[in-house]
Amino acid sequence: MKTALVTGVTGQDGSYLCDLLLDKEYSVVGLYRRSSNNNFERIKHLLDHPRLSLEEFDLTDPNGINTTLRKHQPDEFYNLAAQSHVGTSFKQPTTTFEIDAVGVINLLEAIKNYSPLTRFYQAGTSEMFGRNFDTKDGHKYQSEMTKMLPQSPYGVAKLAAYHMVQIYRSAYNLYCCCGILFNHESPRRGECFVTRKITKYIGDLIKNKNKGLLELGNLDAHRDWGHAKDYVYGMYLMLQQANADDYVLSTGQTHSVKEFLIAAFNSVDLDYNKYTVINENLFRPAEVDYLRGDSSKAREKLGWAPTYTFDTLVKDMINSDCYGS
Ligand code: NAP
Ligand code: F7E
Repeated sequence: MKTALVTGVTGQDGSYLCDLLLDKEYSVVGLYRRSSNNNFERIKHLLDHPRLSLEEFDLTDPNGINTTLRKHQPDEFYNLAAQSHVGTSFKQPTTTFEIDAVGVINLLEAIKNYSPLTRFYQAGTSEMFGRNFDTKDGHKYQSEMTKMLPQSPYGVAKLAAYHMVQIYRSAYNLYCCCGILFNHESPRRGECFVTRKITKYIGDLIKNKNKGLLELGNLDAHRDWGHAKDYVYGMYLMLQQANADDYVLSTGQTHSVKEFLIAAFNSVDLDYNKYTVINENLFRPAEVDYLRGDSSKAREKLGWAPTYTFDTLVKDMINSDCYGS
């Protein structure tokens, strides 16, 4: 039986990845950081699973990381933990860098020293591209070949981690991969991210738990939104190959925040204009305007493809927040 360690097990992707690995008969150790009210809401359906155990862990603690790697020497290690909110990274740049960049060095060192056969997945992001894009047939896109020019402390920290993964792969011959994942959402998405903020608001509205108006920032930014279930499958595939490499996962479609807002409100026959107000305080000091990923490499080499479209993603999130299904 294969063993996998998963950081960020209390988060969106960690919970879906646990579902997937347990289905594939792995023994999974979910790594979570202690807090005053440990919230296992996203994995509550797995807490009694005989092949899932949970252990305390913090990416900023190298001693604890060394102990964990020496103890388990897992077949696979998925690093999904991060300070993952771009807006917060402007307010907490140092913490973000400690967790998202230095934390990854801590992990790579521990794998090199205590478990060099472990296959390692690092959660990279389309935020590493920042405002940059390439153009093909008049369309803007980002691929593995696009130059990365991040626009946030989060993007910079993730780019540092991405380069470290490449260095440990070439210098020490470790099997380590970086996924370059475009936005992916789901009913388990954190409520501070714009898609879930919108669908949660609509759910509360339908249930008559009125909270006043929905305050949003920049509605013009474009994102390539997929479903988290599809993306964790891509992470898994990256660790099953003959050689380690880095891959973009994306749908290839892009929509503005406003288009998501309209689609979500339309799906319950409501007019977003009546419920939404722009709050300038929610604009970021620097913005990533346009993301649309070219995932041809993952499609060809991994046989990966998204199964959800923009419309089925919106439907899944609305159904969950409005009707609990
Ligand atoms: P998420 O829901 O915000 O989950 C992040 C997880 O990291 C949480 O479980 C959190 O624990 C944990 N964490 C934070 N700081 C930690 C620390 N110092 N030590 C240990 N654990 C820590 O994020 P997600 O959407 O699942 O994303 C998973 C990964 O993919 C992240 O690295 C994110 O940056 C990256 N990513 C996400 C997307 C996307 O669209 N979702 C796209 C590209 C890349 P608490 O529960 O204690 O907060
Ligand atoms: O913002 C705009 C905001 O916070 C999307 C993370 O998973 O994906 C995510 O980062 C857009 C931005 O996601 C609000 O300005 C408007 O243009 O949902 P978001 P993100 O910043 O794209 C990447 C790939 C990651 O790696 C990250 O970890 O929506 N926006 N009004 C708003 N955003 C938020 N959060 N809240 C608003 O009220």
